[in-house]
Amino acid sequence: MARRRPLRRSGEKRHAVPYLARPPTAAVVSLDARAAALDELREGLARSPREIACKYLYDDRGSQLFEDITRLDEYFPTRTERGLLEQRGVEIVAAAGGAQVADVVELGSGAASKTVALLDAALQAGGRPRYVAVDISAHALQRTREILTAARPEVPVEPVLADYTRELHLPPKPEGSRRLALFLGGTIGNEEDAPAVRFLSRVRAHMEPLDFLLLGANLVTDPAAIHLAYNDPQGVTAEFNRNLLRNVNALAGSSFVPEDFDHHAPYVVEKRRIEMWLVARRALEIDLGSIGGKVRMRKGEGIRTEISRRFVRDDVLRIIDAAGFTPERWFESPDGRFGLALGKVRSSLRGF
Ligand code: SAH
Ligand code: AVI
Repeated sequence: MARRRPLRRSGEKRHAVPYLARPPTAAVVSLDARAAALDELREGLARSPREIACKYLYDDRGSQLFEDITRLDEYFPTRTERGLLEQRGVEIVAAAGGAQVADVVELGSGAASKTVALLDAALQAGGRPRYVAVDISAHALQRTREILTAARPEVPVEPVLADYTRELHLPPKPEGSRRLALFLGGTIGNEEDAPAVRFLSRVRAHMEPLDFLLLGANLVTDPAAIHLAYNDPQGVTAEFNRNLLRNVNALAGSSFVPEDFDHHAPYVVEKRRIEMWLVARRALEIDLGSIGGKVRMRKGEGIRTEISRRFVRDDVLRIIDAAGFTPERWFESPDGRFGLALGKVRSSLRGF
């Protein structure tokens, strides 16, 4: 599509978070957040089995490694979702309000390369969308800004550096506009049902009647293909997984040695999910730095670092319904591997 002349509303603030010349390595964004992160890490590492939340995968290097993963032949979700957004973007935006969609808010935006298709659809509908990118990673937000500014200079970008599992502050909606919240990439599958519904309910609290949510979800497909997507022979996903320990070390001054751990990512058929683990190659004693204390691990003991669920359509519709969105439309890739649910804000919440 031809580029349009930059449109900017007068007096508009472009960035919710001022951009620093060199953005911080931002797994955490404040002292309070650091204390909360240390508590969360302590609690997760004391669990059986041990766990470290997947948001710690995304320091600067982790965000870059994720972008590398999305370009691997084996990792099909990104290109499947991109194809779906490109094919059905116009329909999606039309169903969400067409030209009135003036506030596109993406949670966990990453490099946001796929989002251009939706912004284009809003521009084509005659709208003037603003794009609000929320991410825990300053590196990801920087990439969002680079990609979007180069691709669609007419779309103002407002980056919000935030952990969306905690308090969520969004810039107010432009007067009279409709908000379209995006949660793409299948990231909803990185949570169990209850926290997924809690999170989407909090997003819903930032929305009004006539606003919409577009939720992307990985669907159940061939287990071998799913397995390969998380076990690429080049070892990029293994490096992404191990890098989480570098991020924890930087945050807490802990003494994890990433090379002491094997990447283990089986597709657990009965749970319909990939489980990503770091498994100790030998008996280890790890000093936890500011987290406090030490962890002793036996050879073969694991730390779970991520779940990545596969859904069927009704699972996804049930989740958005429970979070206060009435399912309006369902879009599925021709190969049935990826689905997008469009939900409209409902005024009453239903529990899960
Ligand atoms: N939506 C993009 C990126 C998916 S990767 C895509 O579809 O390709 C997940 C993204 O969510 C990363 O950019 C990561 O930094 C961000 N993220 C993960 N946990 C987060 C959290 N708790 N708060 C904010 N952003 C988070
Ligand atoms: C961000 N999230 C949806 C990705 C996934 O597939 O669950 C993260 C990822 N983990 C390993 N590879 C990619």
